[in-house]
Amino acid sequence: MIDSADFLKILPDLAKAIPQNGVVTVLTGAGVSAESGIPTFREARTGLWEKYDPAELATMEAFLNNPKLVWAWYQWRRELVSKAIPNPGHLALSALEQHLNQDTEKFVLITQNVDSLHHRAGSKNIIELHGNIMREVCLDCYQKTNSPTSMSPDGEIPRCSNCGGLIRPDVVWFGEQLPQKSLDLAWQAARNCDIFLSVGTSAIVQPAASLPMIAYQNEAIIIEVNINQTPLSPYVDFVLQGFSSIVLPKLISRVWNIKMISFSKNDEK
Ligand code: BJW
Ligand code: ZN
Repeated sequence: MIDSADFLKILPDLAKAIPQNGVVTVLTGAGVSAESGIPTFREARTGLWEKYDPAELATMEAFLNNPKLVWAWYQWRRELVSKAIPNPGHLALSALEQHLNQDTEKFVLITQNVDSLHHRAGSKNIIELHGNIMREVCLDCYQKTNSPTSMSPDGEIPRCSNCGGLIRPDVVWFGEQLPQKSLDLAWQAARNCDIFLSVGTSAIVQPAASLPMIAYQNEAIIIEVNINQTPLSPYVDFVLQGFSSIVLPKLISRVWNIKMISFSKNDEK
């Protein structure tokens, strides 16, 4: 892995290539929240969950086969989410939005994450592609609620107050359509940007993984921030390999000349 000192070497070239007042679209994935203590989907698994492939729990089939298991997974993740705080990567993106969206809208943040950490970091112009872990929806009447319930102590699945149907988290599972409005806005943002930033995503889950390619076809400058190579890496103009909590504050302060509070000792390097 190229460490933070190495990505710093390409920042001057990157800064020259980027139009300061260009329109920016960002796509984030689980990696941006990893340093807030929220596990990603496709990396080393921990604790109770080392036995399960998270991708196999995120399906309607899994829910119908074993709703208690799926609910227990979501309750565990909700607990992590409620304890987590936004990290310097989230905060840097929020600072960039504040800088770019003063008069006109020049910044859009598309996230695959369901954890609200971008909201809590102060970002406003957010498109949530895969829903939100704290919302719930009834399997039968589709009534949505914002107040998270949980299983009873003896493992009863929460039921809908309207029709008695099974309640599930209001997130998008494999094989399900993404919310159409979010999808349209995300497509529009990918088509219309000058700079596209892909951060902390494995870039394999569709349709989100197509967004950088849309931007690429429209000749945007593509930047990837990730600790690993991804299938997107060969197509991007700049690969910044490193932790998003370190790379994003450096990138954003250098390119857009935004004063960032010093978040960690690493920032002083
Ligand atoms: C760091 C870091 C640090 C770590 N700093 N970096 C074959 C071809 C094409 C498509 C398909 C196909 N077979 C099936 C499909 C469709 C399927 C799909 O794409 N499958 C792929 C696995 C191939 N897609 C769907 O089903 C979607 N719907 C759909 O296509 O509908 C169309 C349709 C429907 C019905 C009929 C007909 C058509 C829906 C996808 C929903 C995904 N849902 C989940 C769960 C959400 C709820 C929840 O959170 O519980 O979304 S799965 C999971 O994956 C979650 C994530 O949002 C999503 C993406 O993951 P992400 O964010 O990229 O995380 P990771 O873990 O994969 O990667 C983390 C990255 O961070 C890594 O690269 C690390 O290196 C990096 N990293 N720490 C920087 N500190
Ligand atoms: Zn209902």
